[in-house]
Amino acid sequence: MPSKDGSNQSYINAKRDRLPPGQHAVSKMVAMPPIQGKYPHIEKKDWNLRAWGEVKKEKIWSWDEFLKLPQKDYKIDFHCVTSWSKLDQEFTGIDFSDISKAVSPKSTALYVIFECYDGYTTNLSLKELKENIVFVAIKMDGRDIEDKFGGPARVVIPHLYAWKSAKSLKAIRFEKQDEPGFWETRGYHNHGDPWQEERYS
Ligand SMILES: Nc1nc2c(c(=O)[nH]1)N[C@H]1C(S)=C(S)[C@@H](COP(=O)(O)O)O[C@H]1N2
Ligand SMILES: [Mo]
Repeated sequence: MPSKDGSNQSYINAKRDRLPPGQHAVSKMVAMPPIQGKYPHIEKKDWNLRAWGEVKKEKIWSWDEFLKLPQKDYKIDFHCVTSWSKLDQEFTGIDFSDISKAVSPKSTALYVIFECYDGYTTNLSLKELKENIVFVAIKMDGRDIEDKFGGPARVVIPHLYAWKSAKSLKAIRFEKQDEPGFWETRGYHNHGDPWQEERYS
């Protein structure tokens, strides 16, 4: 049986297989520094999430309304481009597919831009979001998400580098055209697959 301290080789190998090239496992999530000097703090009563753009019915959820969408527990691996990976990170959240369903994207909606309370943005194709596990987390390790980890609600996209996982989510904008976000316009790869080491462009 694998031992918890990692001394057992099969345990180490099992973990290694889950680590993309150039990544090492850490025991806890690392809060990346805020882009605005401090992490945004949003009270749940002041929070809302807007889904808009190329959709048939735009929506704005209050916190209480958002919690009524189907919630699921997730355990995922999270890979940051700065080389750390957190394996088996637990979240509770709402599937992107359920959010998307609620607004019915038009056939012209090909891209999605996540917009955050600190002004951060990141971009993906709608196809990419549909074909993978993507969710908006409302709990981390069974607790409310701390400001530094992007509370009250953040995106999690396990199969891409962590910069695609927008923290402190404010809006989801559906677009006809792609629109590179904060890091994508500062030299990061537009796609960001850790298994392909799509780090920089
Ligand atoms: N709103 C917002 N989301 C963000 C960022 C940010 O600065 N602001 N940084 C991104 C980057 S570069 C990374 S690596 C991850 C880090 O997530 P963590 O702090 O929970 O590890 O959040 C991403 N989401
Ligand atoms: Mo990052």
